[in-house]
Amino acid sequence: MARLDTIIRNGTVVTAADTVACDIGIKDGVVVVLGRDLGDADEVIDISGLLALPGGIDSHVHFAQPSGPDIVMADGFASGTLAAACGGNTTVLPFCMQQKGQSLREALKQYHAAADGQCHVDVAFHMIITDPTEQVLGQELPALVEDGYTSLKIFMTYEGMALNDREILETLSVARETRALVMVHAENYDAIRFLTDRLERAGKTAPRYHATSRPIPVEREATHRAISLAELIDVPIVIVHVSNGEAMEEIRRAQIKGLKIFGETCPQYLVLTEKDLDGLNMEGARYVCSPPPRDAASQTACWDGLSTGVFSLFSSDHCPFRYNDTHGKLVPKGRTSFRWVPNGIPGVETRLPILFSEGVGKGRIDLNRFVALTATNHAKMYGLYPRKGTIAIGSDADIAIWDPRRKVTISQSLMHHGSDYTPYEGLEVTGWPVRTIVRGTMVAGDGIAAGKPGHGRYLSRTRSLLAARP
Ligand code: DUC
Ligand code: ZN
Ligand code: ZN
Repeated sequence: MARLDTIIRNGTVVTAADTVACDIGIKDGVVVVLGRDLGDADEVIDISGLLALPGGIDSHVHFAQPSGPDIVMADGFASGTLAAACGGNTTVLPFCMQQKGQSLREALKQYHAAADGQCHVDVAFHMIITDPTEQVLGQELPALVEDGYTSLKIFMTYEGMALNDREILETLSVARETRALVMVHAENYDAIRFLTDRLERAGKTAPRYHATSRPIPVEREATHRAISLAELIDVPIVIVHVSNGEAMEEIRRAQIKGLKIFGETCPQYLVLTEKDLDGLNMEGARYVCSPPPRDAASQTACWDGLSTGVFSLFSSDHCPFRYNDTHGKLVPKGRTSFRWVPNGIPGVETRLPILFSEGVGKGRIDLNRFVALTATNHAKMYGLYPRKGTIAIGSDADIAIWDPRRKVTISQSLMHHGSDYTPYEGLEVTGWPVRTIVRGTMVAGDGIAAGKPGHGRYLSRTRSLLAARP
């Protein structure tokens, strides 16, 4: 065997299936051998007492996405992927959003130009379809799926983005024909508009009313409808950012029926609640995201969804804005109503430590499920497996080294994202990613950038393995 580039020695290797004490041999960015006594290498990394996990794959992040007049997203691809790397991730899947009237190719050109040469970790794009014309659905989308853009998101809410039921059905039909995977933002647009108008008329405009304007039935109804429409077309879908037990039960029921309906939840639904939106003045704007964080019972239900397998994905939904910024959470119009506060919170750097500490550390999930929920299932769901998402011979050497005993208090001072706050300030966690390796190269170590932007590559993807039909 040719001399190895790197050996990672004396650690415990954890995958979605196994926990094994063995060494990892890396050549040309790929894992080439797993075992003991691997000989010598150009670089030997001793990780006694530490864990080697597949690098996290965060399949739901937003970078450099236009977010409305005068609003600027706080992360581009350089800071967003650096934050991802420091948080133990080796691949991220941001969205490429079609503007109304824009061709999908044109949108992709812009996002590729923004990402090119900037990324610290590997990157692939989901499309967001906001304008499902005949040309887009009939010509553009099928060609893009063939080119490796094999997933797309649709919205059931938001001005200028929500698709009506007919448009959803047309989009799902094309997904069925092309074997693309559709991610659905499930909230009822008309119900939110009705409740928002009513709250504003009553003078209830503070950030806390964001949660009041989109209560659980708004999400549950849309989840049920999305599942029903997918059942009509006979096509798999992913319900993203599920926040509560009622929506989760809709997914569970569909799964028991044998439908290929997948679910994703996020850190904000495990450790935040609606009460966090209560801050004085505009403080609550820091936590405005959709769906909103709920209550303790919803948190328990989301844990149940993670531990029983109703949810196969745990993502951050990193959608960062600065707080103390008139182009962010404190946009002047936002003071007149929660309606105008940009939706989204940062989380790409904290997703993994929160699930590790609150989930594995507190005995709610085991380490193998942690790996499945944060890496392996994302790779299988979105067409990156087995190149990504596991530690196996032939897979890319995308590895996060974890110190399972390290205690950290999450704080903005530790973060690398472009936002000026973390919604998880003060949360104490045990377990931290201390080194992140992408294709054999260290990109972050002890919270410091170790690589250069540009090491991260664009990934073309195959169809989903999990959503494949027989
Ligand atoms: N949906 C997302 O997926 N992210 C942020 C905002 C939203 O509505
Ligand atoms: Zn969404
Ligand atoms: Zn999102």
